[in-house]
Amino acid sequence: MPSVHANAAQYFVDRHITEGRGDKLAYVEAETGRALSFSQMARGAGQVAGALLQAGFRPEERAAVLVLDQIEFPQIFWGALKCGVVPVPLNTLLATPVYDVILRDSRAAILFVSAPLWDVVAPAVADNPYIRQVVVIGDAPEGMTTFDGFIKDAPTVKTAAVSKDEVAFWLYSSGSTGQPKGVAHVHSALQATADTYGAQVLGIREDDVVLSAAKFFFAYGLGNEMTFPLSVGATSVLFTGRPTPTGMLDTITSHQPTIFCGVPTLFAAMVAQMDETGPPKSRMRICISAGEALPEDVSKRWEKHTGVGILDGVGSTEMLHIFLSNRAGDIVHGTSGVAVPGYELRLVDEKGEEVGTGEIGELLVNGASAANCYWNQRDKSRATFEGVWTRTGDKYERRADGRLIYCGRTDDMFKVSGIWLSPFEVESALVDHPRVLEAAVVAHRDADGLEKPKAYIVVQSGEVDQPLKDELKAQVKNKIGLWKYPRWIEGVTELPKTATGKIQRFKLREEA
Ligand code: 3SK
Repeated sequence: MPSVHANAAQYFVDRHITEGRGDKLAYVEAETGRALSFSQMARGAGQVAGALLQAGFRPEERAAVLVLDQIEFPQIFWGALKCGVVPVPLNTLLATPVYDVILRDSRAAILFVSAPLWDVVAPAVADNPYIRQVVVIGDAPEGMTTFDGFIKDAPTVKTAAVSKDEVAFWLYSSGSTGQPKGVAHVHSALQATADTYGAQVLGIREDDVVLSAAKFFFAYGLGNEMTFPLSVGATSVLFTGRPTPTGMLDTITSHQPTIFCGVPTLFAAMVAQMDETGPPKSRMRICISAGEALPEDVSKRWEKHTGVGILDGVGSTEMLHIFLSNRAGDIVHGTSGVAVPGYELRLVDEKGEEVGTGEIGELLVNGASAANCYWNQRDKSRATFEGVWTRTGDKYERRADGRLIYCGRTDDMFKVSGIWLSPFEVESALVDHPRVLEAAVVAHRDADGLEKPKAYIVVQSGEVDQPLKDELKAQVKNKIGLWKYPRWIEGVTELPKTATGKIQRFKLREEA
């Protein structure tokens, strides 16, 4: 039955006004000091909803949200949910051709974009047949609608009644072919992650202050700095720029978060910096990591510097947040811990049979936050969402004490700085270069034990020298995204292949 209470905006936004939290700070931007109280957020979201309806947007239409971590983001996200429009937060680091694919696939009817990101998405908007309006956050180019202008004369509308099973928002995840997949999540999934991981692993409280290096557009960031703090009326510090180690350490000093959410690459860089500078003065009580497995050494050095352990966990865009995690006071370095309360896990072999202790199997997860499907990708949806079980594509080993140890991907995908990367996508960007005949990309561990792309290339003629390597790295960055470029490039005379011509990446992985 549709009800206002099933609308996630009622629980995460409206409720704070009736509970008397209106004047409390919900968000503050670390770099600018701009802030948003709970009542300002509720008002802003109501105005966004009113403006969307007034401009003719209707429930179920998609709103692409290419917005940095700034105080307009929560107003746009919740404003869309309030009136049934489906926000689709987009990774802010992608390249024009990828935005083109996503904007067409989602058929977004409106685009909210932060001013600094407009240039990269503009060519994709120019010949897009679905977008009817663009709203720019910040200094808009001449003649374009600004966020303030968009909401200025809008009526504040009340939260719409929806069913708990209604699709609330999408997130895009990249597939093994590099083709982005729209992951559709329902209203009830948001509270499901807050009630499980947020309440029972983080133990988040009203007096917490959260700082998340992972941004809103990433499922991990959406929980960390949106739904978890809003579920209890806590405050989030937004870091709008790139989360550099210095930026994070300075923000820990200046804003004194009690919860810090990072990813392994960042923790490694912060630890290296603290080796030089010492730890910041802080009141952190809990730190969490996800995105890829946290190297044991990084985890131990962080704890030594700060006195606070990192809870390493595993989640997915499909499950919305973390479902497997270490617990405070019970961290076993080098393991991913055990199931988060509210989630059930199975490790299965190729036949779907449960594997025994000490054996490796694919991880399947069952929990209320699972996505509905991949938008318009039936085969992939059926292969991933099997009844109540969601296949993760990750291989794990169960130890005798029940903790799980990460063993790798079932396919060739891997994560870089916590974001899935498809070797196929990087290879395609490399072979676009006139001198590159073939390319194969595999994961290779850097000095901190973290996975980064390594490319093997066959060139038409000449040497794979430094100028060519630099050119190729720049090409990959420009074509598909800043973090996806191969950190190492090696020239080879041929690539290992199967009889049917498929690249045998596992052979290169062994070599790497
Ligand atoms: O990659 C992860 O571990 C993760 C965690 C929380 C939410 C989303 C993701 C992908």
